[in-house]
Amino acid sequence: MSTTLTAPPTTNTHVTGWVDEMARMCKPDRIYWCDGSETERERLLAEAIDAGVLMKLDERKRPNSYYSRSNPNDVARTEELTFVCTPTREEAGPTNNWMEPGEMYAKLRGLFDGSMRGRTMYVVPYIMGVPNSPFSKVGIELTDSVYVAVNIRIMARMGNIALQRLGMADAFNRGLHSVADCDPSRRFIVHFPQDNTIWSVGSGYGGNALLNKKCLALRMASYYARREGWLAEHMLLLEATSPQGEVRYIAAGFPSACGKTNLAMLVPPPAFDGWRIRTLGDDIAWMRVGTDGRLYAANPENGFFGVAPGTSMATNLTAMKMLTRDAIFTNVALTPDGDVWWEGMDGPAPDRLTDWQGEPWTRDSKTPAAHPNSRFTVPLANNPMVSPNVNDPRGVPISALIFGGRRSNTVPLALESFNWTHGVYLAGTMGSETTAAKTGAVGVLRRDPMANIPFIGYDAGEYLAHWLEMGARIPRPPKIFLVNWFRKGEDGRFLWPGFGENMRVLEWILERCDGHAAARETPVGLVPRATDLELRELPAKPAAVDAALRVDLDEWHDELTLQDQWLDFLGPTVPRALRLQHDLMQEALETARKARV
Ligand code: GTP
Ligand code: SPV
Ligand code: MN
Repeated sequence: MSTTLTAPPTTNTHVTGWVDEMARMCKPDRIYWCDGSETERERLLAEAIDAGVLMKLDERKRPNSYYSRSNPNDVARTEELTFVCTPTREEAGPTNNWMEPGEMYAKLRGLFDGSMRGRTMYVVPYIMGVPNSPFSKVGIELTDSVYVAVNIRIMARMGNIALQRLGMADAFNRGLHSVADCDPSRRFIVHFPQDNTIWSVGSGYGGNALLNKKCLALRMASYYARREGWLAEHMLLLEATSPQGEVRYIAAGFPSACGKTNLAMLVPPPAFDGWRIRTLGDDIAWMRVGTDGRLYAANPENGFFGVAPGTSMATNLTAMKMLTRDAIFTNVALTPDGDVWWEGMDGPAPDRLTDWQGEPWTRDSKTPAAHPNSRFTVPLANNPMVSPNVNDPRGVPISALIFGGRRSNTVPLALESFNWTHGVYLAGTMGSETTAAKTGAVGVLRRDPMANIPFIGYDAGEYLAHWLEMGARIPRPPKIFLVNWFRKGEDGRFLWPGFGENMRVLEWILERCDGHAAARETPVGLVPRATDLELRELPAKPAAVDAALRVDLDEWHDELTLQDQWLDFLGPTVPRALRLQHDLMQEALETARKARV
């Protein structure tokens, strides 16, 4: 029998009965119900330090901040071990791993049986979304990881607030998580949408273990969103205020480690004096049609779980400011004086460091000091540029949807779609080179519809159909754009300086939404000429800008072939409108190629 350390703060028998049942299976020594209080925060942090899971950073250098090192085999999302167990394989579609739910439950029961022996089971209730919003969702995660408990406390509204919101209802996500023996051969991240249940075993890494985030707020939410007529997307949300005081909102989807956190916190360059970008979210957007016929978006999270390497005063000043306190750093490097460091931070690397695996590191070391997917966890409220509308339960009205990937070639700096269907085609067939945010090879081009491929909780062809249907349901739809900050020149270097300079592209996009800025029509979409962009004081050569803006008809010929193969792979559920859209673009492109000679 497990000892219950704190009495259940609820009489909801759906909750207590389920916790009892899971505890009988996992057999923890102790059960602890998280209430979300300040006292508890201290207690959990102390427990984590005692257990060697967290280390306190120097209080003067980095107040109220902690350091964590993971098992070296557990540093990123493991998509090959992630399953969507719908009743039929067809429902999960060709982009998800699938197993028959009964068979998967049986297999996982074997792994969870006794997995929490000698450990505490933390009961972590949370709300995704603003507590007073009708659209927010309650979940409870049972976990044997105190790291998970303290991270969810930052990333979501955690504790009694969630149980109060739930009341006596049964409508909560049932998350069960055990690090168990952290063995990749016994690691599974499994979704059972028909049961509102997620079971995850064998990993303590963010996206695998904080079940509120990618598992609930994207995979499960997308499954429900399709039925209920809304969208759950892997997107940042930002607020742009022009020098004239006009406020507009943008949602942007880039694959993991491809620039969402950075764009959401953009600091405009001096040439854009008077512009202000404020953050609403950096990873997840839930979007619905509002009563005024516009698309409204809200961020269901309450914190940031961001990529550390590359973050500096020069690239992301806002992030550096928000990380000066109250943060948890995972798998970065440690300085001798109890602070953190990572590749790309301002200034030269310190002489000596302890690397992410706990080994001594010097500037001559051949391996990075921080893991490329090392991360920070920090409360949303720490962001000095957070939008005042971040807690509006209705969300904010979106003017533009932007999608982008990491493409060393082909995709121009910016591309506006001709219409909604064309935008869904461009985003739905988009490709991006893989990053360290998931296990496996880095730099491999893969198709990533809406930057959401790892997080679509059902058949991807149906997902594209849902996007088309949403367009038909939005009387005043946002315009859809593609961007690419990552195109490279022949020397292998990025053509576009990126980061704050991306403001130049945002301004063009907003002006296109107003019908002001000009663009050039190409067979694949509307592209800015260099003269259509504000390029004053841009730290780049005109030739590099021209190369970044180029639509190369031969590259696009190959691209359209790859896109066609992708639609073939998705299979018969791909909407016919997208196949026709492909053919239309291809015909236009071939006409242009013939006219060229
Ligand atoms: P997830 O949290 O994994 O979903 O990623 P994200 O999309 O929020 O990515 P993030 O903004 O953290 O960027 C990941 C990496 O891309 C960092 O190393 C950044 O420094 C780099 N990056 C971001 N924006 C730009 C840009 O405009 N240009 C270039 N060259 N690199 C960028
Ligand atoms: C991503 O991989 O897209 C992330 C990090 O945002 S995680 O939450 O771990 O999935
Ligand atoms: Mn992400």
